[in-house]
Amino acid sequence: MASAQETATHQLISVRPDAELDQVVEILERDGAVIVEDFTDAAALAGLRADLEPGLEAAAYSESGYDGQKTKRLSSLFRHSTHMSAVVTHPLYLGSARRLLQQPTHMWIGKVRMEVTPSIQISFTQAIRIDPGQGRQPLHRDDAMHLWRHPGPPCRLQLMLAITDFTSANGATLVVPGSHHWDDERAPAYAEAVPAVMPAGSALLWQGGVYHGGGANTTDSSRQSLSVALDLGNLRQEENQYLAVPRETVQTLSEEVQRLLGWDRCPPGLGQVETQDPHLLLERTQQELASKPRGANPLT
Ligand SMILES: O=C(O)CCC(=O)C(=O)O
Ligand SMILES: [Fe+2]
Repeated sequence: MASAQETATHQLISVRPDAELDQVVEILERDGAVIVEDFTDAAALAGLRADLEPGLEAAAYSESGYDGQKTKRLSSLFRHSTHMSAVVTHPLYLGSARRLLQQPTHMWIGKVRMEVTPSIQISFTQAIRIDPGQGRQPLHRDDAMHLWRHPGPPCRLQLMLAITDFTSANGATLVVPGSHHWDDERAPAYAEAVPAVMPAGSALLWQGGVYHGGGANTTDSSRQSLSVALDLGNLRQEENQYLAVPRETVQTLSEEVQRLLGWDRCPPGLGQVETQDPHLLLERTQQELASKPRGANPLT
């Protein structure tokens, strides 16, 4: 039987937004990447564009060659836009992340075999504007931030939402399909990469272990996008969401999104406050939590 690496396609497959989750997960496991057409509707896209534009305009160009000296980046997107929740909770993005990352595991507490499933969290949000004249970015794996080893189970599912059309001339993200199966000794080459060509409103999903990079913009207009990373909950967030998103903003979000921003405990007990679920801190004082009976955390 051919290995998943051998059967990975060298193209990027596109699916409709009402595709079956099973099908999307299967493509992501095999190819590491997939394009979801019409990921956002026109109103949400216009809202995101309007919310992010002033911050991107005011941002300085990156100083590093890696980030791109003709590239502007805007962080802390939950602080800048009320449209982020819909992006992150899109059933094909959040659903795929849960399926790929939340693999049950177990541990022994004495003679008790305890089954645990890790949480996931928003680790990174960034708007990216690649301006005319920007060259292509070195190919890299985004899960390198966690010093992740390959091959093996994934720790990240990333999203790139096209805010303008992505073309091979204006800097569409370059992706090496199937490269999440490679070991850590193999270096990527541009010849193996394909551009994620897609219209505004479509989104590229890719595993953190897939080699990719921003493309060169040889046109006279900017390529705009926003990126999100969902990571395993037992890893440190790449962008510190507790500091990046003001608590008053967090209070306005749904419980699901609050938990994804890290106001949550990753089983069996990471991220606790006063040994309690940190989400309780959005409703109660730390003093109230400290005087509450300890939760049913079997490790404490
Ligand atoms: O802008 C892009 O298309 C990719 C950017 C990227 O991969 C990064 O900065 O890590
Ligand atoms: Fe990247």
